[in-house]
Amino acid sequence: MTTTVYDANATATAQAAAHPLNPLTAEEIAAAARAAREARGLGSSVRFVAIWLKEPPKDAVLAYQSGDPVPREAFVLIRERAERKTYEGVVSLTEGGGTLREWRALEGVQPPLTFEELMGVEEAVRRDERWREALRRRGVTDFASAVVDLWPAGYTGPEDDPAHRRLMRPLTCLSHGPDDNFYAHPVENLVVTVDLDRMEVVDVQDYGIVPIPAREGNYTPAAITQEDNVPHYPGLRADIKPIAITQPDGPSFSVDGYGVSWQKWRFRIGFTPREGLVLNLLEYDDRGRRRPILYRAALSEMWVPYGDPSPTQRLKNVFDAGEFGVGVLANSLVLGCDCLGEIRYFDVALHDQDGRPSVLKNAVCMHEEDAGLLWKHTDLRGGHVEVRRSRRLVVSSISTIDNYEYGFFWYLYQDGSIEYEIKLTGIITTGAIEPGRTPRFGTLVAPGLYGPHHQHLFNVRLDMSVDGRANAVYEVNSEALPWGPDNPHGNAWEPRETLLARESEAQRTVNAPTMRYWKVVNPGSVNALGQPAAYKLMPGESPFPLFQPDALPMDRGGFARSHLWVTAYDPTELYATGDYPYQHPGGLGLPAYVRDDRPLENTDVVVWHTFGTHHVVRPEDWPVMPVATCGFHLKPAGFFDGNPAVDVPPSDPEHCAHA
Ligand SMILES: [Cu+2]
Repeated sequence: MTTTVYDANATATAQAAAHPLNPLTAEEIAAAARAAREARGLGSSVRFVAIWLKEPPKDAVLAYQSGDPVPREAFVLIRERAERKTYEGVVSLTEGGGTLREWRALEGVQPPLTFEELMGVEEAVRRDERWREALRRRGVTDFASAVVDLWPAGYTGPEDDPAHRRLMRPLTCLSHGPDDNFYAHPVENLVVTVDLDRMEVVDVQDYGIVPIPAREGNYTPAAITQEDNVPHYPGLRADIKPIAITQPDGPSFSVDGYGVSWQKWRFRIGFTPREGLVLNLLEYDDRGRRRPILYRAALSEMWVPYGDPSPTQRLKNVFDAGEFGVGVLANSLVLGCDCLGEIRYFDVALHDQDGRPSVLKNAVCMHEEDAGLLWKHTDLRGGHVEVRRSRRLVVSSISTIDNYEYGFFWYLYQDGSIEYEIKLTGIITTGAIEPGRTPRFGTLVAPGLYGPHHQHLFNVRLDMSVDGRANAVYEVNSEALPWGPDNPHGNAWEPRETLLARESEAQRTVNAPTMRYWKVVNPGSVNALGQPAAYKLMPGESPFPLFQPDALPMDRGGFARSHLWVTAYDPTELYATGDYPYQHPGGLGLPAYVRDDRPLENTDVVVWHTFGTHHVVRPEDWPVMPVATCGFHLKPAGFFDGNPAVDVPPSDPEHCAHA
């Protein structure tokens, strides 16, 4: 194997090639925390929830030339536990090694959870006598074997008002040993409420005893051979021969700091604790002309609501990006396991609740993959064959959010296509049911153990810039014509384009009967055929949330009512659920952003796409879930003069092409 780990150190430090969109370095994070602490006299009851790059204005970024001075600012978010208050501020990092520029108290909101809070909750619950008593009622006296399963409080009513207490509602499982899959042993009907500022349990509700499922649900090579494991197998399969990915001349990309160049693609990698992986300034070199496509693309939210009304399961209703942070929970990736081949890793700097920086090694993985067939034709008469293999560039990051793993993958292709794919794996959350009974709102995966049905609803924010900032979005529905002079044979259909002229018109859902898709157009840029440059957004699996329209969580997840939203660009509008969704009753984010019904034609537009996985649990999802995928494609549609991949050389010139 010729796998290589490149100098992984170089990127999370000040050595990275300067650029206004580089993620904050460890040094910058430390300087931001220090400046805020000193300027505000912050004491020991302060928790640094977030420190990340405050991006410069778009005009400044677009005007930036290599070598220009780079203004750097940090956004700082803290929780003052003693005051029960949340503050946000901005630190200039270029002034005097860190100067606090802005500071304000936020009313009626809660910041996302910190890693330390998650760890603290487990301790607090373990100490609580009411919780212990509930376990004793179930015959459990070894409290160290109980695992606190971390769930945000959500918003269940006025008692959860974010202006008052800061809450979590963890559940409980039992662990049979150090590496046991404790989701096999959920303690049903036990709901704990924790005050995070005081780090104490404020309420324990026991809705009745259900036997704790005892069968093991492990998936290590040793565990799957055990008789009491569900499922169990005689051993690992033994008929797999090695496969080696070799690139003897190295990869076809080049990297400068966080900037990447691969064949005709240019872009910059970004990363935030909330969104995780970000793509910046994506452009395509079209015969010497550098053509922008995306200014910024990132996951803006993900919502996982469960469809089971039982006291424990209905609380599983989580906004993983806004409530936890997808970037904070990113994995350090392992060569040969997560990614295969010639890999380039990128490190990112994160921080703890005291504002101390830490570097997450290998947070982002980049490599090339063979992507099957690119194009082919055999001339049946002469026998002449032309065939090309497709290569794609993969940029990815994987986050562990409690039980689930989410892999976030951007793919760039040689034909100008962009694909975003989310890979879902890890362990389903579970519920316990009386042995012999069949769950109505989930699927049995082991005796007395079921996986409740749920959905994963993602929203990606695509700040489009198709050949520049003046864009417009059209909906395209393919419609069959009625019988008549225009359709004398009954076969005629046409794609009909409708301009989404205002934000009120740009809240749309998928529609299978018309093969609906959306097109981001630059009317001022035309190809050789006189057609306006465009990229089309082709939706994949796009579930509809199945809440009653006036159910409480529907206001919190209002973004999921539409699969497509278009908004006029506003740099402060970044998240489908708004800045602070934690414990919030809802109405923030996209539904609020569109309130002014701004016009969208020939302007700087942002496209927001909701998609996801409708997860009716299968027994095959247990004990560890095979990867499920969802995502979407962005494909050029009139952006080029023809197939932009006709110039890809044959992989074997002798057999795959004629000179
Ligand atoms: Cu799922």
